[in-house]
Amino acid sequence: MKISVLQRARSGYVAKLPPVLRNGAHVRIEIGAPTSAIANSEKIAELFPNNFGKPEITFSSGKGQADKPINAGVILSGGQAPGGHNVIAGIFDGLKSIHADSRLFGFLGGPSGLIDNKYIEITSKIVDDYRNTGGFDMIASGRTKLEEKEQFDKAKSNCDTLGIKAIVVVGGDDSNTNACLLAEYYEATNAGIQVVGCPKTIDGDLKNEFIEASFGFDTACKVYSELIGNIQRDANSARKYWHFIKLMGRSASHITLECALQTHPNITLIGEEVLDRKQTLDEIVDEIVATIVERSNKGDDFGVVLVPEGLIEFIPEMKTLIAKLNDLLAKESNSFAGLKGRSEQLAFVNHHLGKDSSYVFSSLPVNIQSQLMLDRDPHGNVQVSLIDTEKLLAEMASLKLMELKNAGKYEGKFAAHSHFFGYEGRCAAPSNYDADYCYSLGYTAAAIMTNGQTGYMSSVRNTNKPADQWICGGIPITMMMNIERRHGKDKPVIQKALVKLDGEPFIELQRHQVQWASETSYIYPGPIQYFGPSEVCDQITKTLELEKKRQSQS
Ligand code: FBP
Repeated sequence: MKISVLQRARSGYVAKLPPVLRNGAHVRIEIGAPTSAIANSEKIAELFPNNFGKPEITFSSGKGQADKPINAGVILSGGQAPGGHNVIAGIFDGLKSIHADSRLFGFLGGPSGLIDNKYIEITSKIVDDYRNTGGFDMIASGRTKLEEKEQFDKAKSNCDTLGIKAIVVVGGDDSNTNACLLAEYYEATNAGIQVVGCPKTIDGDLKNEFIEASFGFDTACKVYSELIGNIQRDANSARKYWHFIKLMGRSASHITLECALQTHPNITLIGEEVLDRKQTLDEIVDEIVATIVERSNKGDDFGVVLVPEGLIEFIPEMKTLIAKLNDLLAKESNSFAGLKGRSEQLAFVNHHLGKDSSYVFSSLPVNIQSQLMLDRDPHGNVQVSLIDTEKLLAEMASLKLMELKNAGKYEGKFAAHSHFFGYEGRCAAPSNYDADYCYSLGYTAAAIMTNGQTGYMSSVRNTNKPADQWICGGIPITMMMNIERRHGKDKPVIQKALVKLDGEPFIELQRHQVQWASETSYIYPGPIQYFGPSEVCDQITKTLELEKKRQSQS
């Protein structure tokens, strides 16, 4: 296989481990206090009688090699995130440290591989080829939902054939929720298969007191911040363009917030703030226009606007519209599929939406209307990455500026470019942070397995400090759950972590927003560095730094 010079050099990087794992994954566990759920504990207890209330576990000194080898399986679920291969490397090395005859099987293409018995055995040659690389291409990922009894039974019979006693599900909140359903089912049926989760998503919205980051967030934000910095420098050099940059993050705006803290753009929209202020689309555009005019009056007809991918669903009128569209497209899927062409579809939707939402829908440009009607993902979510919010905002701002110009209230020039950064960052070679964190998450998962535990998420904490001070263990997945309404039904789900408006990262943004809007205070972070001084290579995200600062003060 031909690889780049950097990849070859980087493959030799030795990911850091916390001291407790340095002699192998066959550790002793320390049992903490029983846990509850984040909310609706009675209901969660009823739905997960075997898992609810389990204690948090941490590790202490090693026990040497175990008597028996373990066969385990791993699946990658959902969108790619930098560091996935290092999670697999961590599981592999952890299992081999437990017993040289342990085996790891990688199910191909996500949860569907486990159901359809498509797998490879992961060997040391394969692991070595993929250490410290980005992407999920070693075994690939998928978005099949693993939640039906028939799927669990098929998975069990496939695992039995391979002698698999434990499965690691590497995924986001929905995938880890399903991992917990699987753990519960296997416990209830004495299947003899443990299930362990690993927190993955560039979106950064699977985090809480015990899971301080989802892996991939660090690297993805650094890649986007490099690109934003480059665009800012271009904007500041050419001084003639406004750049509207949409950043991935299907729901929460953590990526946008982190990138803003790294680069200091002129305008940063945060979905959670928009919801809190109950802003309409029109009001958001009015505020953008006010900044454009203010800068133009100083001769600065350029700037940068960051737009979170999930913004559209935070605008109250749009949120209602999307919820109605989701219901309508789910209920009337057959009739909708039979319609011919866009105009029939638009007429159908307009007819069924009800007065208010129909008004909002028809006031949108036709391309946005069409994007809102596209297929949902397997979890029933609208695919926000396909909606051109950045173009919509730029177009609406342009129209308003034209009106102001006609009214003699604006004399500047407005030319806009739009960008969408998402896929560019999801498979980047992991930063030191993600390379180390992921390897430790995988190794921790092996340690949870060797102790016979199930229904836990791998947890590595204190990651703002050097790895010598990291704490690792397992957190019961039920502890992160609450009941939410999904597709008209109450369901137990891991609570998504949205941007906290009273959290230090958002407060830090607020402190500077007025200044960054009118002045040009850009920061140009440059590319991720894999070699060089620790202060450059081992930087953590501003989000983690600020969240930890707040915790240490309280
Ligand atoms: P996960 O939460 O599954 O990791 O995916 C996150 C994400 O990258 C979002 O930011 C984005 O909206 C979505 O995946 C895109 O999905 P797809 O890869 O199916 O286009």
